[in-house]
Amino acid sequence: MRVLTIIPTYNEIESLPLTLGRLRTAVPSSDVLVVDDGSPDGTGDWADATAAEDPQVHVLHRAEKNGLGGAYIAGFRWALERGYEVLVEMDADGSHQPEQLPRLLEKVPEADLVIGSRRVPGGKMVNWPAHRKLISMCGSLYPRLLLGLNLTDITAGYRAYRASVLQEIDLDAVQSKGYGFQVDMTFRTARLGRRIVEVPITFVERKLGESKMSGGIIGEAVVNVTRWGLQARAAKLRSLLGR
Ligand SMILES: Nc1nc2c(ncn2[C@@H]2O[C@H](COP(=O)(O)OP(=O)(O)OP(=O)(O)O)[C@@H](O)[C@H]2O)c(=O)[nH]1
Ligand SMILES: [Mg+2]
Repeated sequence: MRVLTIIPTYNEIESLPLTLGRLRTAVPSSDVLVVDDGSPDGTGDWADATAAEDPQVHVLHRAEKNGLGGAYIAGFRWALERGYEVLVEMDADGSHQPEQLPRLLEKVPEADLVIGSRRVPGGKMVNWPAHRKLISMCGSLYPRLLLGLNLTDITAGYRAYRASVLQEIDLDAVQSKGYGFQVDMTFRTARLGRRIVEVPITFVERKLGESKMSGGIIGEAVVNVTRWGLQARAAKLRSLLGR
């Protein structure tokens, strides 16, 4: 299996060196693509210097900060053009532990999308304040109910996709930028009838650098999930009435 781990970054100069080092040790067979959105703190330059020394590390530069979703889409296209078979999503901030990546990769033979879940038995959240846990719980429950997805951690960002799923999805149509992106992609994968499996992970809250979570990102997710849920129900109703 040719595996590429995609790490989107914006101002992660403190975290990326640690995360990338751990990843190269934990899963040396995986190539890495850092997708940096012109970080003013020099993350992109550090990644370039690292890539110059390590042929398995690559860097994609985007001119300006344009959201996690767009960064992943750019990374997916880069990977599909180069024939990678498995595409992994991993945050730079240490929340997704590289040492647990083998757990995700082990499930790829039996799944099209493997989600590292905080909420299946054995999954954990470390150092998360209560208000973040609450936001995250609602963030998972709401799309689960509205979109009818039988999954515990729909917003989770530690994932492994089979390339064939991403080839089948119209990546141009995916507009969501923040958390909504993960929900959007999960919903699209499920509608294709692809197999989605969750494996337990220990999610560790970032210790270094700054969070990019914002009210705007949550708002976008809530509005979009509501729209998708209503559209799906309307389509179902139309097909029932049409019969
Ligand atoms: N390229 C790119 N990367 C981004 C952007 N926004 C966030 N990221 C990266 O996406 C990953 C997740 O972002 P975080 O800031 O950790 O967001 P989060 O995990 O939802 O929030 P915290 O739990 O507070 O850390 C990190 O590696 C960020 O550097 C963006 O606009 N462009
Ligand atoms: Mg984070």
